[in-house]
Amino acid sequence: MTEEEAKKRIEELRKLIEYHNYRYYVLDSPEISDAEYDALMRELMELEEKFPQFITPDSPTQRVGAPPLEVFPTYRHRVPMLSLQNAFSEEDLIAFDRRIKRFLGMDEKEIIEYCAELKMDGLAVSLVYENGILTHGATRGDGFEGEEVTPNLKTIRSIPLRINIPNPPAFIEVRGEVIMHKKDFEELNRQRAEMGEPLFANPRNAAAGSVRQLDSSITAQRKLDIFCYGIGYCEGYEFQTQYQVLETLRSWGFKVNPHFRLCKGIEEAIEYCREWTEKHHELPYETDGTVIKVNSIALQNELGTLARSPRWAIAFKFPAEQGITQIEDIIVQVGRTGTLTPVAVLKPVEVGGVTISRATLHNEDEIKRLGVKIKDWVVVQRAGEVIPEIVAVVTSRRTGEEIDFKMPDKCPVCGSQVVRLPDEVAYRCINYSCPAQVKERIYHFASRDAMNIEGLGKEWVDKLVDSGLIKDAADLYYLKLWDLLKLERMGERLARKLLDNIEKSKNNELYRLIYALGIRHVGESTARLLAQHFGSLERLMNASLEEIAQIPGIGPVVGESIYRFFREPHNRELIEKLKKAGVKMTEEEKVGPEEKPLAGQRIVFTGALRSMERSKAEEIVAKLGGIPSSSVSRNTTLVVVGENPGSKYQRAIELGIKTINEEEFLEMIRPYVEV
Ligand code: I6G
Repeated sequence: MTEEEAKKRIEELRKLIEYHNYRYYVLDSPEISDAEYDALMRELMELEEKFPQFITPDSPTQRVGAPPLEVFPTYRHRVPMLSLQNAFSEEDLIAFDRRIKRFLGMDEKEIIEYCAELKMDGLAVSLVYENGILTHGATRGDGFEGEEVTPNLKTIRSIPLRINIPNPPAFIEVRGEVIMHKKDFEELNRQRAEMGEPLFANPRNAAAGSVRQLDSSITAQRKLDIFCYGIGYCEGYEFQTQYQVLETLRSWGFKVNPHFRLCKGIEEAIEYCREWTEKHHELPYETDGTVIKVNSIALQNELGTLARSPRWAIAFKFPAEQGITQIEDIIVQVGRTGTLTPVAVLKPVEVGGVTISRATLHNEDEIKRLGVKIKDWVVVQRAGEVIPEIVAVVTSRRTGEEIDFKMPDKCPVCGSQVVRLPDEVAYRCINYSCPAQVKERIYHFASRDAMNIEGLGKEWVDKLVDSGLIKDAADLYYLKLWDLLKLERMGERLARKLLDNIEKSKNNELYRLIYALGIRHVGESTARLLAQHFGSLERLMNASLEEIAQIPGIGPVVGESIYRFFREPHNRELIEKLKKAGVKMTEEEKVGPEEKPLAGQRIVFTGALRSMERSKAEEIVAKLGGIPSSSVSRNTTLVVVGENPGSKYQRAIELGIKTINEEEFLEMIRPYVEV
């Protein structure tokens, strides 16, 4: 490939990747499979490696891999990021409408148009685009100066690295709220509890803590999202209304919350607040209210600002959903790494339509902070929908019967000593063979995102460990039919099926095995990076700390954790045992990209395939070095035609591109994959 050709292809790939990022992360409506996306990204990375002179800051490869910072530089906002006045009732909203009319010299009966929006509970940020390129990203800070966190914000895929329109404004500050979805927050806290790390109190703190990381590789591992809602300083574009700001931002590729509404008069805005007070719990992210803004920007300018907040906007706060109940007991659960988590057993209570009977108390520090005792009456709050938490003790209801809780000094499961490591908030059972830890490690190993052993749920793992048939995950591969038949309620058919599924998992992709090992800080995406980089477990195990930590997307903390994991004798023994059982420990594609059978081929599928799902066929193409594509262009090299082909077939004929049928496709791939 010549320099010229490489440059052209790199530009083409960037556009394609950002377009698919936009489909996936902004519109939530992907057009291509993960395998196709990975293939595009891989091609771009390979080309940029060969032609580093073409790397630019807005390349999708630059979303990860910035070196860690010592401190955050200060960033001065051109237009300050103000705060909002608050309204706690409908009367407050009516008073707001009256104040505005009085200030503008309008009659009470006149109607003001408002734009009503949801107020996301996250971290406010400002994104600066110069001639369409994202050049700075900063937190709100004190409203005038924030912290520059550009490398961290670039890791958020729903933030465009460039405004993809012909004449972008010369300079624009786009304001938005970085959030963490409830389910991602819960998963993050679950992992942190497991690792004995302090938990985030709510998704807002998790989002803020993730954006304010000096090492952007940590931010990259957190699932963050953004909703943009406003403009600060802007040169080269005029807006007439807030509604138009939102529509324009959306058309420029920014993620805008879809639930905004134009309201004619304050009554309609109040109706909007009523509706969302009722149903905001159904949203997959947390909101703490709504924001009502005068829609006309000319009127906004006339109204101006009070000391620190605009006169033309107000935040209506949702009332918190809380309930009061009594703690019947505090029990202690033991996690995969031995972390002891206290959990309050509650008298069931209904909060916001959901019955709550347990609440996590996180750790001993949290119990001390709350001053909570067994039998105490407490205020419980639904945070993040699923994990309820205790926010306060109702001390006025104490009778003297309350019992102090003390973290046990022995593990409640195996009776071993528990310790609190100097830099951790959690107590841990340090017995690696503790049945609770053994079970948790095996649950994780077999889980869907890890080795995906279908049918091996928690209850079977419990029975297998309790009956002494297995002591670690590798033992699963040595189980015999007669072993399984010893278990209560296990029939022959089920046992055969389970053994079959265990056997199948031996041939999983390498990243699954790496993830299944349960290395601290190694989630599925880091496992994929490691599998791609090292190609075999052997190479990963023997890699130096420097080699691991310099992989783009893996910072020093994660690198250290991976390196340390493979220095533990019990981990090496487990891997040896898995290897002996025949678990595959290499990535199939050990060959270089140009040696793969479908290297250089750009393949499009049209019509239904009989032998497999289209996504599977695309996965195979990518595995064999080809690029599965969703549309036919002059660059397409081959079109596979299934039953009832669509317009892509017609287009292939018009462009004179080679077509083959399903049988011919199967013949082509059979030497390399089992079909
Ligand atoms: O903090 C905020 C959240 C949401 C805002 C805001 C908003 O609009 C949906 N709008 C303004 C004008 C300000 N803060 C200052």
